[in-house]
Amino acid sequence: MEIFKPQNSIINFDDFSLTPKGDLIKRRLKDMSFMYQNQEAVKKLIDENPLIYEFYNVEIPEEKGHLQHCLTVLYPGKIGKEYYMTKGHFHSIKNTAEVYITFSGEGRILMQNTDDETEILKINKGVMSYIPPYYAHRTINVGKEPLVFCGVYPGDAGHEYGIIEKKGMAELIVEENDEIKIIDNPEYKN
Ligand code: M6P
Ligand code: ZN
Repeated sequence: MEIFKPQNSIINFDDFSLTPKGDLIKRRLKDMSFMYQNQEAVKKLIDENPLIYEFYNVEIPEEKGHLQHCLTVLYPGKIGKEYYMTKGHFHSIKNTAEVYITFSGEGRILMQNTDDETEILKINKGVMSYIPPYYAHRTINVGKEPLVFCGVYPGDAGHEYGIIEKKGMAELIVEENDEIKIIDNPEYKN
């Protein structure tokens, strides 16, 4: 392993930006339009192409022994009745975990293991969450403010998006009659 110096990243709690910015990735509706269930609602918003979330990846070698860490800002909003969410992923090395620390907003971590079993954690300011190995994870903003959290995971974990892109996730988190509901995904391909 090459020598790597200690370093700080500074979270600005006024606008939830990170300095230095590192690798800033923005995901808009067009980057994940097929992941929302209501394709009529997608069509109506696709030209506007809203920013769903952005995440600042601190630039750390993708090697065992290091710890990747990033700051994610997931904006409030809905596509049809489905709340804005992240794409979601397994780790490429499946037996690697992740810790989330939430700074602002109200959300859910939707997790699903390789046996298609679902687990959901509620998150808001001050909550530190453990995503165990073998669980795919997607974050959903169920509130009215940006949901802001930091994720920390092994340097070599990697992101595997293909399974969720193909199958979706078994459960959806939606708003029905002003309430947050968990419903079965009618299009889930298991
Ligand atoms: C969290 C972490 C990151 C992830 C980001 C965006 O901050 O889990 O590893 O990249 O959210 O989620 P996704 O990669 O699913 O788009
Ligand atoms: Zn992860």
